[in-house]
Amino acid sequence: MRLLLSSVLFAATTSAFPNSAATLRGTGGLVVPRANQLIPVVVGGPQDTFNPNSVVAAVGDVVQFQFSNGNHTATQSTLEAPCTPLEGGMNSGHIPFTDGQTDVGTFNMPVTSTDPMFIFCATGPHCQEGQVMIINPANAQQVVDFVKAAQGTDKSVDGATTAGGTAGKIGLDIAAYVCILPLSS
Ligand SMILES: *[C@@H]1O[C@H](CO)[C@@H](O)[C@H](O)[C@H]1NC(C)=O
Ligand SMILES: [Cu+2]
Repeated sequence: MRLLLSSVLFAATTSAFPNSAATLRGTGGLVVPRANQLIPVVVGGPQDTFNPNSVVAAVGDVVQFQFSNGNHTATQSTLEAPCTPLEGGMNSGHIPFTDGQTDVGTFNMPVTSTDPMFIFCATGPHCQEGQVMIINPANAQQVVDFVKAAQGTDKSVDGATTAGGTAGKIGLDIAAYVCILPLSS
């Protein structure tokens, strides 16, 4: 508790520094810049999910969506309309991965705000199946609420244009996941 309180006080005092408070971390009273991070999120795979479905990111970090098996999107929405694109929001567009591919489609999204950012997959019924995530959720309950709200919608709306990031490719060998063949049915 005492440690927690002192770190809260510390956070409150760092805003006097020119760098944003979100990029600073306390280490025994010293202020050191926190290096920007590349935060991988796996999209799709044998299950239609974002993994993890909740991440904490600072301004300057880059969230790297890595597209696994299937054909998925990472599209920004809102808590109120979980499976509908936010006008002017981030949208990767559909990025497929088929078995045998040795590279992985990515979408690198620079983080420009620490406000909660709501994201869904616009492919087929994936959003209604709960394929959603939040960057910087207010709390864990908000993630649960968002998943349930998505599951309560009738259908998804596809994003019109790609925005808010850069598409690319990385080798499967350095991806955040091991490619698992879908279970035969
Ligand atoms: C991915 O899904 C979109 C939307 O349903 C479709 O237009 C596109 O052709 C699909 N791509 C592949 C490779 O299946
Ligand atoms: Cu999907």
